[in-house]
Amino acid sequence: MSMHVAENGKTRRALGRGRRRGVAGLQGALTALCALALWVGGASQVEAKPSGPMLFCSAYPDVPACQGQLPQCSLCHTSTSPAAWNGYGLDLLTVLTGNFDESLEEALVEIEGKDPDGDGVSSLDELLMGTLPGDVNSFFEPVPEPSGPANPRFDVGNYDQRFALRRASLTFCGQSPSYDDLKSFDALDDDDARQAAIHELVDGCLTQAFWQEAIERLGDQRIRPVFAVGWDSPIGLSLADYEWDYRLFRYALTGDRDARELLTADYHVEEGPDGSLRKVEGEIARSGGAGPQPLVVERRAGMVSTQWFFVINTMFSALPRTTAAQAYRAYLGMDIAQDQGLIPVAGEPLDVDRKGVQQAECAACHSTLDPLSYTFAYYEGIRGGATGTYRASRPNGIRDWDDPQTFIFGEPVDDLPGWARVAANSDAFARNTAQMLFEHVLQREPGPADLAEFEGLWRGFGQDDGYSANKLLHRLVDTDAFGVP
Ligand SMILES: [Ca+2]
Repeated sequence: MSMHVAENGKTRRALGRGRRRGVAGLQGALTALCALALWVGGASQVEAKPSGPMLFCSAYPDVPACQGQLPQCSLCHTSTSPAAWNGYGLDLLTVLTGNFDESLEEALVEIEGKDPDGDGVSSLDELLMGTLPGDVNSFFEPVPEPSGPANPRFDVGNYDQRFALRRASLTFCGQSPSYDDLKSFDALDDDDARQAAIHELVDGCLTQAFWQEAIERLGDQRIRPVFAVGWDSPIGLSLADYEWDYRLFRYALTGDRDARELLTADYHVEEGPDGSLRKVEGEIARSGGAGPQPLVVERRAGMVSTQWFFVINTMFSALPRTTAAQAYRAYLGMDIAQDQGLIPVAGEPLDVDRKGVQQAECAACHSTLDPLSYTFAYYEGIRGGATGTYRASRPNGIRDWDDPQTFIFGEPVDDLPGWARVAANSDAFARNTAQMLFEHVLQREPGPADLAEFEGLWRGFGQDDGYSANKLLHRLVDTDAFGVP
């Protein structure tokens, strides 16, 4: 009995242009609907039950917080350890009865009309608009429609084609349009011809060095290069060659290629003298100016299986939780350290390495993180010439290791390529990739005013674009988010 509340037409129409003030909606610095479960049911049930975010989304599948992501804990909490609640969380606590899992949906409905943060917007409307019902600094403030006549020659609705041309030129080509460019743009027959000219400009620039470089910079926080131990280490301490990572990253996100190959590529990428990229198959021996990639093809999983990825994330760890967490954060947009994307697996965490992760304050995250990590344990971290290779016996040194089942998004998978396929086909991957491009192009996060456009962008990434980043960028250029000054 889902509510599908976002189909409420009245609330949809109430959106429109606006700006956010204060914290950035549900995307902000949140922390734990999860721990809500710790309290409910009384002190006798202090075991971790981090099922809150998933149950919330089964009640409200259409709200922004559940689109390709899960709500973060600050929806209800001001702190998860020790647990403390904001007004919305307290509203919920006062009406929850008995079993948390069974009574949450009813309790959520019961408090929809309240306004615990006193900002004049009901909790339900805040959920629909992607703001926080328990935070007075998180709300959506509509901006009045501009007064005065628009320039009829360049405006299609509020979309300003001259503005869009300038923005496209600066963003994709790194330069302003010249006076002559603008003159010939103005002289075009009609709006359609002008919009086509903008797309032609974008097309030309997406292959040029400026944009290729911009894409590589988007890789920085995902690849996390460390110059001192890179292939051309100035101190002679080379651990791996992350230029392979950058080339694959750029390859998958340019040239109309399938961006899912960020996670599913079983090949590597070379660069020709002219800057063009091409696939290379098989394992790579160290040669000339390039470092090796010794991992066998059948164990490859794109960016989350390069030698550098295991160096910088796994290092010397037997059960490389950091590696799984970085893959989840970088390519699926969910940071487990911030209680994001928690999808607990029953019976977990097993605590195979006896780190004490079954304690309540750890178990909330580790019931997601540990089963997400197991398959990474077969890949060597820093280990001389074997760095980044696969070894079936590697986890045997973990005390209670008994080949535990790996899960991602609650789905059991057999190995890292399987993990990566589930990840690459998920809503979270589409949303995260679209958001990365949106934020780079517009230099801001998608906000409540962008809800419909942003959802259209990432949902169309698979269906309409065939996961081509270029095609998504062309659709982005046509949005009001891009073309309305
Ligand atoms: Ca409110």
